[in-house]
Amino acid sequence: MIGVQTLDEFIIRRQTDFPYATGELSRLLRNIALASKIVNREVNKAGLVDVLGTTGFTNVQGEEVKKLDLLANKTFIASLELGGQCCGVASEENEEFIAFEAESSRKGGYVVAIDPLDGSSNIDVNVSVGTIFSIYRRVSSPEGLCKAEDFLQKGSEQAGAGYVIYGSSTMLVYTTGHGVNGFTLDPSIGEFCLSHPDMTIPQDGKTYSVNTGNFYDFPESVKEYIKYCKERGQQTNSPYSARYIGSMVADVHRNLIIGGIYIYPSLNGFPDGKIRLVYECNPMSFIVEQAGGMATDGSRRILDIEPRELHQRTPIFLGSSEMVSKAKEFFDKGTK
Ligand code: P6P
Repeated sequence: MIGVQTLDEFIIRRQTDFPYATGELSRLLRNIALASKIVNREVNKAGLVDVLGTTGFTNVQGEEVKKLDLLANKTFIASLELGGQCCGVASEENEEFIAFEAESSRKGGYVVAIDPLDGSSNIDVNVSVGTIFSIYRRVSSPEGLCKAEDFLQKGSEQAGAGYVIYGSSTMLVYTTGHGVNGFTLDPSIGEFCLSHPDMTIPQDGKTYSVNTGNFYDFPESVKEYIKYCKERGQQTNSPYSARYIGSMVADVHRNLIIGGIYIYPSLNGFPDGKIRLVYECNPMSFIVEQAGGMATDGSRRILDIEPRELHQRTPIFLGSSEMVSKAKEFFDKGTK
């Protein structure tokens, strides 16, 4: 296929842009891409084989674990351990992080935090789901196993981040701090091919993504912002649209392409909201900032938050900079 640039070729080409790159991060990214192809195969045939439905277990989040959640979790962990560049994984599905002990991986220079299958409640109804991953250089001594401190670095320290969306087509979107690039899986050749080079999010947008079913549990400032979004059609000739899929990867991917804001705020009884900092908010915020957007917890930059523990949650306002800034105005007004 003339003119097609595969993910492998892209990674290798970009690596030569950084003469001191050891190639470890490149190989780690390729391991993640391989695992996502395996997960994609299972997600795509979910309706046909016995991988739908739940396992009967609940995870550390208290959420019921779907069969595909477990399959995805095992696939990514196995691929990362085999690769050797990653010395440990923190997953939404595991209460504690996993420190690899095999001689071939325990000295790896990176750790990965991952939500192996985000939005999995949508699987049984055939709505897009995704994988979200965050990559850090380890800070612990390579003489020992990886430690919690490797995973509890600020989001601004990420070496890389990305997501895979298993939708009408399967795409892998990632950044290593030098812009954002999107690759679409061509099943006929089994390769991710560059389809969205140098992705940038529109500075402004007309789409807001929030679960308004929680409206009466939102802080007053969020209620006021949502009313502002609803009234746009009355006050201007550019009304906003509400689009909420219930799958963060799908909502953020759409907003990354056409502009928009994704909000999961604090709720009555849930002061930190629902979305996890380490393996959802940080990687998505790194991507959106690299694409020219913004990500806050209402006021603070997400990537500046010092993680305290692996599964901690944070409110998140993520997307087009004009929209996130406007929401921040309401937040700042509400906290005066
Ligand atoms: P709610 C999926 O469980 C998820 O983590 C995100 O992908 C999604 O945006 C959000 O939670 C949906 O949560 O409470 O609106 O159903």
